[in-house]
Amino acid sequence: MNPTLEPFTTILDLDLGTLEPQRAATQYRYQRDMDGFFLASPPAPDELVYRVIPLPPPQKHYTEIACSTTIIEPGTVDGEYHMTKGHFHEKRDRSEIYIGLSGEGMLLQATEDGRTQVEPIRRGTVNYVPGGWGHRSVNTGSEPLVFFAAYIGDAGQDYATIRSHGFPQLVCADADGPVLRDNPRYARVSS
Ligand code: PAN
Ligand code: ZN
Repeated sequence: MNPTLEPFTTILDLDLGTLEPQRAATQYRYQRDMDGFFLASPPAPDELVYRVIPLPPPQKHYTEIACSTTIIEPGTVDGEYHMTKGHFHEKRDRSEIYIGLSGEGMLLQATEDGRTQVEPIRRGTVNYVPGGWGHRSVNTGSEPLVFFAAYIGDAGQDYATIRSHGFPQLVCADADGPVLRDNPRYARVSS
């Protein structure tokens, strides 16, 4: 094989999740970008919910590994903790790992036929998200939730399925902390 890519190194700040050098623009997700993902209509359109700093490979190809840092701000929307939109991979069988850096949260995972699994995210967790599992991360703490992700380069993100079918569970703030509730709007993707 005659490689076309040169090796490269990036410095990941293990607390903040920032990347140096930053090779691609930060993607910001405000409440206004999240319509249809929270159960309630987001009331503060200009409030930042999370941001993603990508570390892209040059090609979106299965021979390469795409990475990113995600930083979810603490907060709630009508009692639901701040979270990512969540997605299945467009190429459903593509897997991913998340490495927790700081803060406290949950990784919700669900299959198209409605099986669910909830895993913790905090400094040092390494979550393996197998192909076929939709995934959404939720900040249940009072500090930003920061994690690093690495996934197969051509995975792609399918948001439309999650937007129309929802996730089986919601993570809501209760007096004693986070509670999982059934999502009244959830509809299985397949049986
Ligand atoms: C992650 C996510 C990131 C943001 O890198 O893309 O945490 O979440 P949403 O993509 O759901 O907005 C990942 O799972 N990539 O495949
Ligand atoms: Zn993913």
